[in-house]
Amino acid sequence: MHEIRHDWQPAEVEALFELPFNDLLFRAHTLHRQYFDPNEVQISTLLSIKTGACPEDCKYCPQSTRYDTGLETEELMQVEQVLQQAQAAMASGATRFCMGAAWRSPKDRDIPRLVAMVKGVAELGLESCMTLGMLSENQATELAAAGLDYYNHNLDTSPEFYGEIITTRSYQDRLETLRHVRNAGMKVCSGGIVGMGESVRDRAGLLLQLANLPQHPESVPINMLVRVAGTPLAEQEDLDSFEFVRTIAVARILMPASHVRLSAGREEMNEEMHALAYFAGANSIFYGEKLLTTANPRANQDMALFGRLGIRPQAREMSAPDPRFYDAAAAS
Ligand code: SAM
Ligand code: DTB
Ligand code: SF4
Repeated sequence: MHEIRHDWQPAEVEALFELPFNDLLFRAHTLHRQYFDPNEVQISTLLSIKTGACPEDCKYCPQSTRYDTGLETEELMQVEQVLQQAQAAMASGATRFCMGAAWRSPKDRDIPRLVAMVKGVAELGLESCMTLGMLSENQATELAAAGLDYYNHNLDTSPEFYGEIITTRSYQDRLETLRHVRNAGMKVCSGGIVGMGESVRDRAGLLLQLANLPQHPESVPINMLVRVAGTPLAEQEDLDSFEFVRTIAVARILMPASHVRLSAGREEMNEEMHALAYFAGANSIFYGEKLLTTANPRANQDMALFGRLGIRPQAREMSAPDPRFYDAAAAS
C-alpha cells in the first residue's frame, strides 16, 4: 500500500505534529483501521533477567551504575526461574514474553543460557523478545537460530538530542545493532522515550529515523519517561499529555503496518489518556505490574479498561497455519 514510505522529510513530519489535534487523530485513526482491527491490542510482559550495575550512562535509567537509585542488583537469572515467570505471564494472558538485561552488550559466555531461555519460552507457545544491549553479528545469528522472534533496541531520541542523554554509545552503534538483528532474520522492536526535555523537532526526528529505516520495525515502543529518583532526569518537567498522544498518532501515520506500543509511563496516565492513545493508533502494551524495575498498572486494571472500551487482547500470531486447525476442519 502506498502509505508505507521510507523517504519521510523532516518538514513533513514536523507538519504532522503541528496539525490541529482532531485532524491529526482523525488521520491516524483512519489509517489505523486500514491496517488493524481497532479493537485489538497486543499484550507483552516484561521480565528483567539481569538487573542493575550497567556500565552505560543513559540519563533516564535506574539501572546505570553511575547513579544512586537504591536498586538491588541481580546477576543473570537461571533458565528455570525465567521460565516460571514466562508461564505466569502466559497464564495471565500475555502472548509475548520480553526479557531485558542491564548490559552494554551480552558476553559470548552468556549466550548458551540466553539460547536456553529463548527455546524454553518458545516451547511454552509464547512469542519471545530480548533486549540485551548491542549485539554483534554472530550473537544476533545465534539468538535468531535459537528461535528468538523479536529483538528490542531503541533509538531513544533524535540523533541531535541523543548526546544530551547518552555518551557511552553512539547513535551509529544503535543503528548497527538494528542492522545485525534484521540481517539475522529477527523482527525488530525499536522506539524511544519522550518527556526527557527534547523538542517537538526531536520527537519528529526520532520517528523519522525509525520510519526511514530500510524496513519499519514491526514493533515501535513509545515510552514516556519514568522519572526515577537518583537519575539525572529525576526532576524533569511533565510532558503535556496531548504531546504524548500526538507522538503516538504520528508514529501510526509514519509506520501504519507496525504495532505501536504504549510503553513505560502508563502509571502516570489516566484511563482517558489510555483511551485517546488507543484511538490515536497504539495497539500494544506492556502488561503486568512491573516493567523492568519500575511499576506498571496491574493486569486487572488494564483488563477492566479493555472491557469498558470493548477492546480485546490480540491472540498469538501464528507464523504458519496450524495443522491442527485443518485436521479439525477436515474431520467435521
Ligand atoms: N540495556 C539494554 C539497552 O539499553 O539496550 C536493554 C534494557 S534498557 C532498560 C531498554 C530500554 O528501556 C531503553 O532503551 C529505554 O528506552 C527504556 N527505558 C529505560 N529506563 C527508562 C525510563 N526511566 N523511562 C522510560 N523508558 C526507559
Ligand atoms: C521499552 O521500550 N521499554 C521497556 C522495554 N522496551 C525493555 C523498558 C521500560 C523500562 C522502564 C524503566 C524500568 O522499569 O526500569
Ligand atoms: Fe544500561 Fe540499558 Fe539502562 Fe542504558 S538503558 S543504563 S544500557 S540498562
